[in-house]
Amino acid sequence: MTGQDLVAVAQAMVAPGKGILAADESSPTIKKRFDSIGTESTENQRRVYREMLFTTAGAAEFISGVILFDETLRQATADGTPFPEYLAAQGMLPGIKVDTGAKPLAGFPGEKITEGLDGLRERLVEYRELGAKFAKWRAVIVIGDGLPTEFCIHANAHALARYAALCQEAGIVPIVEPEVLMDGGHTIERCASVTAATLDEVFAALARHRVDLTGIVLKPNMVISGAECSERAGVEEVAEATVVCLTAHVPAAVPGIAFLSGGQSAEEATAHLSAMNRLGPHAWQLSFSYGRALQAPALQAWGGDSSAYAAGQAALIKRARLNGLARNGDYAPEMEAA
Ligand code: 5MM
Repeated sequence: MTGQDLVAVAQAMVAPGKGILAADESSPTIKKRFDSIGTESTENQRRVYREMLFTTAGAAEFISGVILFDETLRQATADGTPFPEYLAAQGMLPGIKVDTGAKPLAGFPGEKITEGLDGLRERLVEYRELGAKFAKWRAVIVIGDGLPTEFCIHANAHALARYAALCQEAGIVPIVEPEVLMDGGHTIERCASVTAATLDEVFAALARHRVDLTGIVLKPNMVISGAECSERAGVEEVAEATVVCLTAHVPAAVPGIAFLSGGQSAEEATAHLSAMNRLGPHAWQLSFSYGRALQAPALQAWGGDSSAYAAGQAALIKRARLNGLARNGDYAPEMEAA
């Protein structure tokens, strides 16, 4: 892939009216999700669930790409079509999670460092052959008493930049995901300052590692109150604070910002995205790369029951369509009832 191809893929990932479906739950995470609906997490049941999501009629109108886990990239639909091939034929770009998880950062109690750089160059070559057009790496920053430390932000930014450089070398667009967690009782102002410091460090590292910003997609948290904060900011405040923070700390060369939902409810995540797009136009596309906020209603509706397959797909397309509307600022909460 040339530099131009990387740019074209990055732009397609954040195409107007569309966003990314994050379906890259690792085995422990998908087990947790399946436990919540009383379903056993077998390899086939995971395949069935992912097939339900990916074969939802009309999904490609709102979903530009899907992030897969290693196992899923190698699985196929019931009729034997490999998932990456199936998605590409529908017009959805296949992507792959390449980090191996956030692990405790030695010497820094309560903080994490994302692993997965060893052997990454070779894995990327294989993932490309399997059809992956983009990749994802998630760094986790915790807000707490005296946290995050500067060192933790620095170490995670460095790893993100090394990953992004290797992806571009392999002709794969990196999704750069520094997630400031919503866990805790912190205020929206605290989230804003930690997010700003994190983004500054990430973009400094990307520059040092000669990453071409026109060929990445940024996947950040929104600037939002902690989940346990006593006075949580409302939709408009979150939208404004997030846009102000990103405008000051994300270079305009980045083609798109695709938010994670991070534990927000499906409705909140859509409302926030819509409110941000109403504040536009912005220098970059403002899109979504939701995991839980796209999947949770579909997972519940399906419940692991083959007779509820259509209900699961209906729940997914509803969220995809509403987030598609939010891409233009056209979502309204009343649409939830329709
Ligand atoms: C789909 O969830 C991903 C889970 O990864 P792990 O199993 O390795 O923890 C996650 O990385 C996801 O892609 C993003 O965080 C966005 O998901 P949310 O649910 O926050 O939108």
